[in-house]
Amino acid sequence: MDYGPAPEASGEVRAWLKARGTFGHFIDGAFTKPGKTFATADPATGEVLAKVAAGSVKDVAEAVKAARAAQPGWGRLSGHERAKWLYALARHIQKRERFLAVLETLDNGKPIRESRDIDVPLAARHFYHHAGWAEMLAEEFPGASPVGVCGQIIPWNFPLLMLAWKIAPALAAGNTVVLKPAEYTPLTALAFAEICAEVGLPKGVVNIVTGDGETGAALVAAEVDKIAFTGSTEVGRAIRKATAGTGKALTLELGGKSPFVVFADADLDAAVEGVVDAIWFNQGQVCCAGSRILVQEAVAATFQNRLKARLGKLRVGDPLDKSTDVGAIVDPVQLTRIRDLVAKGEAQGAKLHQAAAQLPAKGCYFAPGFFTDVAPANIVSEAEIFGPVATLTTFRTPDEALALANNTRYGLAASIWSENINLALDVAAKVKAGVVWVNSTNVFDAGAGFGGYRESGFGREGGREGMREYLAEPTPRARAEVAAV
Ligand code: TXE
Repeated sequence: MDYGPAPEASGEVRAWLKARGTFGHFIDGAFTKPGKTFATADPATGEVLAKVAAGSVKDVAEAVKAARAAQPGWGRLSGHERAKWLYALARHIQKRERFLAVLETLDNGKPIRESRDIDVPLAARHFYHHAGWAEMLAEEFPGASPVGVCGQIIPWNFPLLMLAWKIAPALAAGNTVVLKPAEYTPLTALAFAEICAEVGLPKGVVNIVTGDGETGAALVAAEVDKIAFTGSTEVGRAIRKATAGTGKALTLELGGKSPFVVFADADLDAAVEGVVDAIWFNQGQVCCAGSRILVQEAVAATFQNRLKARLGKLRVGDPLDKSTDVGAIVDPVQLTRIRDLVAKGEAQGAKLHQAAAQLPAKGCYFAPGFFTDVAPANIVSEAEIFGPVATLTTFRTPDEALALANNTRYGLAASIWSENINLALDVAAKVKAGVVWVNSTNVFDAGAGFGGYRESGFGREGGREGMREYLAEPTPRARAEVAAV
């Protein structure tokens, strides 16, 4: 493992931030002059990193206009031509991977090991993968056409990666985009805008408008053909209402309370490591976090002891330190939300097991942990904490495990741990979740569709299913006519 002090790209990032100071929007291939601005800060220290423009209705309209003007030309390019642009974007992300990893960690608070080894490489991989889809588009989706101009709204938990999940398939299919990053974490999206300019991407194909929920709502109301949203269930609900009856296509990727089921015959050490990835990765700010641990009664005591021992070894602290496991919560507002929910959970009788880690004196830190003795009516058995705290409950039989796993209004992901593959696959098939992992968790692949059921939203991102969301597919009759020509 690679431990050590802050990565060398830190100085470069700080110089970049200093040189830019205040960012405008990226519209029609250039940065606008910023009008009203807001600050984005490092949650580990509270230090203001930069000021960014707060997008108005007019800014959004200008970005949509640029995307609209660029779309026919971009859509008419051959798949091969678009693939070349996507490859170029992927290569440039790789070229600046150290820079982007440090910038992401500063703006979001996630450990540098994660932004360096997960967020940034997976973002590049997403562009590479979708270059392949662009190349094969006519072959794989004969007669399909782009949807048009896509408004894309993303959250703050994986800023660059969520940008890649949204922009890569949209561009591969021939759409143009207006993307709004989350207000807590706009910086890697702005660095990506610079990359678009650097590679010479045709202007107007990618537009980035920064701002908060008001800017997001303006984008939803604008003249776009599709909205793709990842964020909270509440905002997803509002967007669904706002787009109803407008003819705008919509995909929503929302919250979750995903089950993490450990059977008595599981490799318990592997399952304990699984929990580390499921709920303490990215400070638990993961839509598909395995936040409900269900353990078979026969091994519950052993499992809980091992989990507590592992919890005690987590290193919580400076996100830029390469040995940190758990970094800072993204923003004081989110920290307060986590604190309140956890306090309510305790007040309602659940027992909190928390790492006795020495937290840094300042910054948005929350010691990771898990709850036991969680009554079904306890708020934390249902609410998405969106922080580094899971619940742990027990079950006796596979049927009971399944009933508990499905007892949620969400349906995003599930993780099943057992050495009996028949049992694992049987349960996996019956869990109501868009993604099910067996003996693993939080594994993301650009080629596999990701998305949920019920209040976790609808639509898929990644692979063939994800491409379909960005294409207006012809009717079978139109397809037959194309085939006959
Ligand atoms: O999310 P919001 P917040 C959950 C998680 C978290 C809670 C609140 O439980 O604690 O949501 O987080 C934009 N129209 N998730 O408040 O507000 C906003 O600017 C259009 C789960 O930060 O949903 C940002 O870009 N857009 C989730 C994006 O929506 C609007 C990840 C997400 O912010 C808008 C994030 C509006 N009316 C939070 N209001 C996941 N599924 O991964 C806000 N936005």
